[in-house]
Amino acid sequence: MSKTIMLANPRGFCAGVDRAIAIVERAIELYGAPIYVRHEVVHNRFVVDDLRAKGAVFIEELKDVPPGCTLIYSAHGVPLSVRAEAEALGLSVYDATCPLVTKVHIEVKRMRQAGMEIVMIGHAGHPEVEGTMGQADSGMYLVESEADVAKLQVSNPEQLSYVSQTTLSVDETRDIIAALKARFPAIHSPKKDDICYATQNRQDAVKLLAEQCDMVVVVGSPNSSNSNRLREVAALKGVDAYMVDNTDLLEPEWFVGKSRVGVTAGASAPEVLVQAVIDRIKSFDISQVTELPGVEETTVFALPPALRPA
Ligand code: 10D
Ligand code: SF4
Repeated sequence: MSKTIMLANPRGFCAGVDRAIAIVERAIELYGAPIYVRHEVVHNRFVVDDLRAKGAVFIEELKDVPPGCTLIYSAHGVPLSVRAEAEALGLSVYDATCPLVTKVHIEVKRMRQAGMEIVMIGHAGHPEVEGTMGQADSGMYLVESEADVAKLQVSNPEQLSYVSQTTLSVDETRDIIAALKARFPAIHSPKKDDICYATQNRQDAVKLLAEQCDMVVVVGSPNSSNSNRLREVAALKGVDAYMVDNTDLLEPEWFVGKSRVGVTAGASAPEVLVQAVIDRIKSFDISQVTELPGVEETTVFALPPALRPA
């Protein structure tokens, strides 16, 4: 039987990642190295190594940015406290927070001003969650699961709303929202959850892919939330699912007896890495490559005005 690699569509870079990387590259071009970046600008080792080689310096604490230097916030966003600290230090800042994350920040501020408490659905310790929770100094609760909803105690169930991390599992989030509505019937429901178009599209595409394959490889780094979700979604379809962020991690025995190998990539994984993964899989005696049809993505986010090419 002929063996085939099947590619999910869409996969890889989203508009927020494209913009964040372009912000770092343009800042280096305009101001020269080093340019400081708070946290990995996106969660992909290849991208981070490439930007580091071009002159980006990745730091976690603002105390590690020398006075007068330029600082960029990662695509995942920052709490208000970090903005205040950067201002106090007099740093010149560019914000690579994805506009779809910023939209959630604005929503949090609006709801708090309206006197509502907010449940955030997300993963503890993730920088996007720290950034979104950090838009308010009180009145926010984090839940990661339906079990957390069952334990949740709020001050006033009549004045409650929710937001979510943008890269969650669409299906798990639907269940958590249902649990919130069952436990707090008066909870204010936003029109739509905050899972972004790219997360939704890549999860839809990997479901379609997994249904037609007997294994799936997700290109993504271990700290990438949306990439991990793609691997989980594929595994829930009952196929072997692996996540790799370099070709050395591909184990030949994974491919033994597999005739349809699915490949997709998280929103922070570059296509050049996907192509390297495909080339390595081909060396395991799988030569044919086909791409599944999928929705066309047209979202583009503009760069901050000062960084736009003349
Ligand atoms: O971990 P993650 O999925 O949130 O981030 P990653 O950098 O892998 O992908 C881009 C997604 C962002 C910035 C969150 F919206
Ligand atoms: Fe923005 Fe979605 Fe990409 Fe995150 S995954 S950077 S929210 S478009």
